[in-house]
Formats: sequence, C-alpha cells, structure tokens
Amino acid sequence: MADAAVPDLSEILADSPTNWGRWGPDDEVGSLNYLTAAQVLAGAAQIRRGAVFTLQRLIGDPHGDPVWPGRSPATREMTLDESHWDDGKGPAFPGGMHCADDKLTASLQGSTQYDALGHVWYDGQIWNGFDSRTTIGGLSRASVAPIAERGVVGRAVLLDIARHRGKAYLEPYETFDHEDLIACAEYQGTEIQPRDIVVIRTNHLQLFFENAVEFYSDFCESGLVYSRELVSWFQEMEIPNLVTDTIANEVTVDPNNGAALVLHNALMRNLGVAFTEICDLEKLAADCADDGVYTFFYVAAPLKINEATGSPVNPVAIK
Ligand code: UVW
Repeated sequence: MADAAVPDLSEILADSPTNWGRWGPDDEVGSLNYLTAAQVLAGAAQIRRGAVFTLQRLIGDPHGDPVWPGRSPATREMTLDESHWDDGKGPAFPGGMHCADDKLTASLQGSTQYDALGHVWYDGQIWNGFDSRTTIGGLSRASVAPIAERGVVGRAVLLDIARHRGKAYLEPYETFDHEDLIACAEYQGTEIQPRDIVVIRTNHLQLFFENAVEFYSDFCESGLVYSRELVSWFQEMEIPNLVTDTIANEVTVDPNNGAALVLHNALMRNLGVAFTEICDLEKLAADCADDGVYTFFYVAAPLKINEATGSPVNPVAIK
C-alpha cells in the first residue's frame, strides 16, 4: 500500500537521466551493451595469478539463505535415492545402475541472482519504455533470458566500503554514494575506469548470519542512496553492471524521501544497469586486501529461463 506522505517515483525521478532508446527500441540488455569485445579483453588483461573466486552464496546454506522479506528460501527435495531401491521401488535400469535425483523450488530472486531489466518499474513502463503489461504472465520483454544469452564479461573493480570505513560490516540504514565509491577507490589505490563492472562489498549480510530474527525485525539494508548526481555518474561512467553483497544492492528505504528501492528504478529501469545481488565477496575481498589488487576479470552467465524476472548465477572473478 502506497504511503501518501511518500512522493511517487515519477516525482522523485522526474529529472533523473535515462538511456531509453540508446540501443534502439527493441533493446533488452541496456547498459550491458557497453561490454564490448574491448571490455572483454580489458578484463582478461587483469588476470595475473590465475586465482579464481566464485561469488555465489550456497543455496540451501545450513546457516540460512538471506532473501527479501516475503520470499522463501529455496527448498530442495530428493525425488530418487537409495531408499527407493531399499523399498523395491527404484527403476530397474539394464545393468543395475542406481541413481539420485532431486528438485529445487526456488524464488528466482531468492539467491545470488541477476535481475531482469523488466524486474521493477513505475508509471506503467519498464526498461526502454516497454509497457508494464508485457510483464503479465511472464516478461515478454526485458526478461533475464536476453542477459543470459549474451553473458556478462568484462573488467571489474571491487570497492570495499566496509574496509574503507574501518568496519566489519555496514549497519542497517547506513548509506553511501558515488563520491564514497571514488574515495574508496582512491584509498585502495584503484582507478574506476569507464565501463567497469562495479562490485561493492558491505558485508552487511553478516548481520543476517548472526541473528536472522533481528535482521528482519527492522529491515533496512545498507547501501547506495539515490541522487541525480549519482545516476549521472553511473551514466557518464557507462557502468554496465552493479554487483553487491546485499539482498537489494541499495539502501532499502531512501532516507531523503521514504521511497523503497529508488535505485532499482533510477539505475535498472531508467539506465538499464544490470543488478547482481546477494553475492559472497568475502574471499575475494580478503585476497584484494592482501595483494592490493582490486581489479579482476569478471564472468557471469545467468540461466536461460524464458520470460523470467531473474535467475540464479555463480559469477566468477579471476585475478
Ligand atoms: C526486490 O525486487 C524487492 O528486490 P530484489 O531486486 O533485491 O530482488
């Protein structure tokens, strides 16, 4: 239910930049278009040691799966295992093979994931001006499938905001902006280059793993906060992809206007920036702090799921 005291996103974002039409009227991958062959080569040039880091969180983590309030963590169920043969009900394969099968019931936004560009909207239009009615019954425009089809490969930079602030993790409601990203890069001795995939560590989800009940009792994740200047910076820097270790990549409720997920709309809907959420950046961040190198080759391919609003993914960082 909308709160009458909170301005509509159309008001908040009235003068916020957009990239609609930049890649033609049928474009469904937005700022990922910046990831040209030159960016793939610039990314590959970051490989120095052959050190590989996978950034997905474990689905079915015994310590819990952090999800947006209202979504359920994935459940996995065995559909075939040795008990079927114990009970005399296992299939009789010629040669006597036994096997195990299982199935996953999962929210496509409920783990480390890519959002489709059509995942959020306001004013009846999704990314690139497509009608929001194209989301009914499945995203016939700007689903995750076109992102999965092209893949996401390029040079990436880790901005360790928690470390820059001298903290183990950022607190609920704690915000930062593009100036903080620039300051963090300077502190790290790193340059954020145009078309870099921006990877931000807050380690905010440590709070979920310490006490999930408390984490959800007053839910407001730390993260980037909207300003027109921040959106212009993303546009001018031609940032293709925002990757973070929080559930929603931004402060949940904007402290300046009370609206939820403003950057989902300003960056994803309006600029076409791809969002990758709920990453585990701890091992990568420790390595970057250790060798002082915060840039790397980033490769991610969400699953090709027809008309889906998002997809699980296991991004890979290579240094
Ligand atoms: C919501 O859609 C609420 O969040 P996310 O993009 O983090 O899945």
